[in-house]
Amino acid sequence: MGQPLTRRIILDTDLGMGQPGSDIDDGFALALAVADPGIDVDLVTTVNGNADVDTVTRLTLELLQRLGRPDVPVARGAATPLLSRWSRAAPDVRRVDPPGTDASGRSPGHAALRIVERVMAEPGELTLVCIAPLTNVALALAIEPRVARSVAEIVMMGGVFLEHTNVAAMPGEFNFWVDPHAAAAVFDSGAPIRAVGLDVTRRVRLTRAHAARMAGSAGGFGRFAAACTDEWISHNERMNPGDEREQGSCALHDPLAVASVVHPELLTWRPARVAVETDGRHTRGVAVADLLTTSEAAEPNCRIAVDVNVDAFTDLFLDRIHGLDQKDRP
Ligand SMILES: [Ca+2]
Repeated sequence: MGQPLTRRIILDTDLGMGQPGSDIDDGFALALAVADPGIDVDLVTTVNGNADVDTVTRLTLELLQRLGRPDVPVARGAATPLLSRWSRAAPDVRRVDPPGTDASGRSPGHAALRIVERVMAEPGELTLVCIAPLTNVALALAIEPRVARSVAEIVMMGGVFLEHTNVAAMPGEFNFWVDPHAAAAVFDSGAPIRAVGLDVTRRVRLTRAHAARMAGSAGGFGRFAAACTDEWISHNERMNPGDEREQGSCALHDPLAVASVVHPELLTWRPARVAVETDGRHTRGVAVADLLTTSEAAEPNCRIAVDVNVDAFTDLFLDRIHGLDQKDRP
């Protein structure tokens, strides 16, 4: 089945790029979505995750400005997970902001409602690209369950399927761990889903050498991105002294999910039936992926990535990011 030439997407993000010590991969994911000629970003929705939702919204607006795309609408989303109290804004979690506003006042409507409106207005046309805790998407599905059948596809970064986090404090991958109930609801929705898990995304790495190359580019985004990358690698080295993978490079989790929207051939996919543990004493957010190998197997509810062509992705990513600055040149 051929893919359309351009995929129109709603990007749901917990972007932290630009805030010291915050994860950079949502920022690179947004940059890649803007840079890839096969992707058209219709709407960006924000959610609590890497930072509190107001910070995420502000940084998203700033980054779109930096990328030369201030025209892309941004809708502020959920400030907390569905049921748990975990939030980056824990002390102020009960503070209520008027819905649909942010620091700049440019945010049109609440994220979940905007997702419902946009998807239902053009059934089969929009792809939801989810690179954050799935709270907004679960809320949209609760408000209008037909979103599950009207969305072209949900492509997500989330879960860890063939391995384990091996971290007792966060047994599920971050996005599932923050809002396991939302993740479970999305997998139960019947929507067509492709999931790129941590076991695959942590294989694609951005090194200090890559950052140095970006810093040498002519435009402003490369230098900004290189500085953020250096800072994030140093942060990870300090925070994960026992993890060899985190020394000298950082993973491009979210950009890989964005790339897979229009370049599915970069990954190997396998049908699976995924369930997410919501209440486990030791297993909050853990994804159980049944690979459907037994005669009693249930129907698949998604496809999961099981392998990635690391070199092909890295080349594509660096080429697209470099292209952003070329576009900026007079
Ligand atoms: Ca993210």
